[in-house]
Amino acid sequence: MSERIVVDPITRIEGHLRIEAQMEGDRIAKAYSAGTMVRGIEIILRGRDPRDAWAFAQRICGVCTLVHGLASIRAVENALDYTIPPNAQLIRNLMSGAQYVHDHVMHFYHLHALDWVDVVSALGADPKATSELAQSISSYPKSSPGYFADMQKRLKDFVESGQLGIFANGYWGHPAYKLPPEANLMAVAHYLEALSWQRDVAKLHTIFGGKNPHPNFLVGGVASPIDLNSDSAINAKRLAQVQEIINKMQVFVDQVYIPDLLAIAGFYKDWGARGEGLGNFLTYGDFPEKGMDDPSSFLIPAGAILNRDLTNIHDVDMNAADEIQEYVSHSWYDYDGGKNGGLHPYDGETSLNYSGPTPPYEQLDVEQSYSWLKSPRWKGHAMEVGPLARVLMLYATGHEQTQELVNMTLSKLDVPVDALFSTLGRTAARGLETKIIGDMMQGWHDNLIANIKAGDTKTFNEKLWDPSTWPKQAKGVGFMEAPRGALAHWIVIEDGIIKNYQAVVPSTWNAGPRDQNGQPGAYEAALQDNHTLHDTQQPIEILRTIHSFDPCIACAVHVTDPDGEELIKVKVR
Ligand code: NFE
Ligand code: MG
Repeated sequence: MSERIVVDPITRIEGHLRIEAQMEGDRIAKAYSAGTMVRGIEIILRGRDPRDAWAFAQRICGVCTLVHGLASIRAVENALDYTIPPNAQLIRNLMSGAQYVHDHVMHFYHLHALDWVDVVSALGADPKATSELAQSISSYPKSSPGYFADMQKRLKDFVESGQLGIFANGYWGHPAYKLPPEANLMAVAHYLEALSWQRDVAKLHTIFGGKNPHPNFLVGGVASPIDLNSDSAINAKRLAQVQEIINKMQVFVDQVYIPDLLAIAGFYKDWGARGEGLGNFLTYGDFPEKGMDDPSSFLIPAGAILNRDLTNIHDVDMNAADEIQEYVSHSWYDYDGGKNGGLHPYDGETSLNYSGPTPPYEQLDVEQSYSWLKSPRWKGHAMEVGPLARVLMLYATGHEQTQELVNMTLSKLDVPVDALFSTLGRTAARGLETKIIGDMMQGWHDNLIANIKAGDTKTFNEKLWDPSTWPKQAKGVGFMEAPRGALAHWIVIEDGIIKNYQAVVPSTWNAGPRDQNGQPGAYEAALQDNHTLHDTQQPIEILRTIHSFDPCIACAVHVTDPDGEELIKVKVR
């Protein structure tokens, strides 16, 4: 009889994700991805002032802590045809860019590295040889034998105290770990290093948005006035701090993250031949030079790639009723019209009046409903979103730095172009885009300073702030590229309040269940792509591919309760 492997929760993610893999011998034949929490933010938003929506929507997630705020204010601005000052655009780019660099470094070291790095093996490393290894791949100054000996001692103290904490329950010693002890020690040292680094670079959000996580946003601009003569506004001192943070980000990305990524990837080239799955990729585009209404000024272009065909980029229309749709055929939701058929988000429904069987269960009922996630589709196609989609889009559209970085990576690893379409390619793409966006931040900061020097300190457009100036009915879409992929919020406004609000989130695109035609979502397809398990009791192979997407199920379902209990009843006015 074929065996069903259950990984629940699949750890080191945000939120609760369950993976079930139907085995044929040691090979994964079919995989199923289930979000096991219930959602509700979209319901909470109905009836509210659209200008307040960002503060609620931002609480969808505690990891990508600003992106839902930004998508939300962009949705309102799109609905009201509200333009924002150039400085606000630059500050938003800087804040979003900082989220990328912060989030991707943390994902690599704290959420993904231990799928490839054996912490216990690091205890047996020679600090002197580790130092030689580190110095052979990077000029990062913290690389002496003494530094690595200290880091190894910190690790030993952890282990000897019996409080392995975050390192408990790993599959240490699993034969799938391929790094020599010295490479393991180098990576573990940088794991610890990244913990304090991230605390410092998160301050960029506090400078422009007052706090982190969940910095403040504002429909019509940004919540950060510029006044060089004020202590409580953006002034010369704050701008100098931003510059220091950008420097600190670039040093870590150039001298630690990218060299580690390439060094580790070199031991895992076989992962360049599995874990792609769909071969369809979607971006909405982001980082405007001018405005969101001028896609030609985006750093990351919008588009769809089907069947790996990089020569044919399809246009994506986020307002077209028949392009982006969400299905609930295999979700624990019903639509008013039943389970068949998709709804565009302007007409989207989020209702907890589902009538079919729900958890608990021993195994997912994969023939029926098995997830609190919906299944988003573009023109009926399941699509992968995220770093790999973006890097492919930049590569295909001729972005020079991306082409150089991709070609450098392929040649350093000595792998064919096809290796991009894989678990390894996805993890590498995340590193490369961190470098691209970290570098762009310098230009945005320079432009902001140049504007201020030229006398432009405006960060907010008050023109449409009064709702009596709004049309009786309006609708709009706010989109962005969040660290995990294409994110959009759709809003319908009537008489100054929110009539409908729908978020379609990167992890919903990637982690969603099968649709009515039985097409799997991106995680499911990726696991069905050439995976064998060495040991079904320790399915590290499943972790590697799923974590390569950087799952966030809090985002994907938009609110949580691990026990399936109702958390709170919210009365909508
Ligand atoms: Ni909760 Fe998120 C990002 C969004 S999820 S992390 O990036 O939106 O897919
Ligand atoms: Mg939604």
